Amino acid sequence: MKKAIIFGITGQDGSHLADLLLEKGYHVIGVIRRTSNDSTPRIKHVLDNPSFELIQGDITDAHSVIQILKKHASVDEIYNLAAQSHVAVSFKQPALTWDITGKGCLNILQAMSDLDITQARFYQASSSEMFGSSFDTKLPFADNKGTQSVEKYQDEDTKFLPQSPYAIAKCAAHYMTRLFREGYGFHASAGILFNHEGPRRGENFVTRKITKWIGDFVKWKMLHADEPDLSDLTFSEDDVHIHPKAAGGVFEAKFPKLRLGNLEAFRDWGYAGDYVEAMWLMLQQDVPDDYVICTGETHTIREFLDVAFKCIGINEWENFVVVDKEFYRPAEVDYLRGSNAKAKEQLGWEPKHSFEDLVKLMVDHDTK
Ligand code: NDP
Ligand code: GDR
Repeated sequence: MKKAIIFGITGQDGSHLADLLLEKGYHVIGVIRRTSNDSTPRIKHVLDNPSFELIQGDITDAHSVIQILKKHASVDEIYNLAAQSHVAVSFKQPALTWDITGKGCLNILQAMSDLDITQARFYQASSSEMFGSSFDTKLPFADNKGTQSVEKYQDEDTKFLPQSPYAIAKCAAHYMTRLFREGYGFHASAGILFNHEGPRRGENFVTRKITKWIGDFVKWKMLHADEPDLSDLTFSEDDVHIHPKAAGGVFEAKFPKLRLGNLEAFRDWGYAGDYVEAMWLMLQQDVPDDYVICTGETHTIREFLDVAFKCIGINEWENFVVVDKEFYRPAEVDYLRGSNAKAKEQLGWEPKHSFEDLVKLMVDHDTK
């Protein structure tokens, strides 16, 4: 039975990867840090699986990483998914982000080296944020409206121009992974993953923030209104109101509007369940390497809002959303659209969910 260690087991990707590896017959060891609240909701369904175990540790504590690897020295695959992964938070807590997202990766690689765990294959969760403001261009192409434009994209050869403490820490970890591969002969690969989402996504990332708000709004509306349609709604600056008459004339129900930052950024959004398969495939290759994992499509936050609100029958969402400078970042990544040609050709990987499928999946989950 193959053995895998997952750092970051309680996160979105950790939970999907655990599902995948257990399905494939692995023994999975998840590293969990001490928290005052339960951090296991995403992995509740695997906690009783006899092939799954949790071990306590913190990636910033080199001693604890060494103890974990010593105990499981015969491990076959190590996945480093642990991170302070929120870009906006990284501007407010840059040193913490550096310690977890940057140095944490070194703690694992150095422990593998010191303990001579050279048989294990290593995966580093690199990020499209490393590209920052950088992109390459191809010759003009015609979009679906027939407009000729230059095609902008990022692939494995695009240079990195990181725009946040998070992205800078990820670049350091990325280069460290490469150094251990090229310098010390480790089977160490980095997946440069573009944004991937789903019902298990943290609630303060923009996609889930939107679908969670929609879910809460739908539930509030059903609780307070006699009318099934939206004709009984009125709007003030910060709230959506149900007209007192429609709410039985007794009280005025109100619900805070959805507050967002920059709606103009482009992101290449895929489904997290598809992306963890690419991580696993990278470690099954004879030769370690770095791969861009993405859909190849890009959409703005506005377009995400269009599709998400349409799922609940709202075509004009502007009245429901407030643009709040509080959610703007000191530096923004304006445009991300990956090319997955290498992953397709060498890993045989491609995404199974379209953008519209993804949005619907998330809205359906949150409105249930
Ligand atoms: P999440 O934020 O959902 O999960 C991060 C995980 O890291 C959590 O399990 C968290 O534990 C753990 N963690 C944080 N700090 C420590 C620490 N000091 N020691 C040990 N574990 C720690 O991220 P995702 O699942 O979305 O992403 C997984 C990885 O992929 C991350 O490295 C992220 O930066 C990267 N990535 C993600 C992309 C995406 O679109 N999702 C795209 C590209 C890269 P806890 O529950 O206790 O907080
Ligand atoms: P990102 O994801 O920064 O790309 O990093 P996020 O969903 O946080 O932001 C995407 C875009 O939406 C804009 N935005 C908002 N973002 C948040 N979080 N909250 C808001 O209210 C809001 N309004 C607008 C942002 O400015 C940005 O342009 C994610 C993380 O998972 C990283 O760990 C990962 O490496 C990258 O994706 C690839």
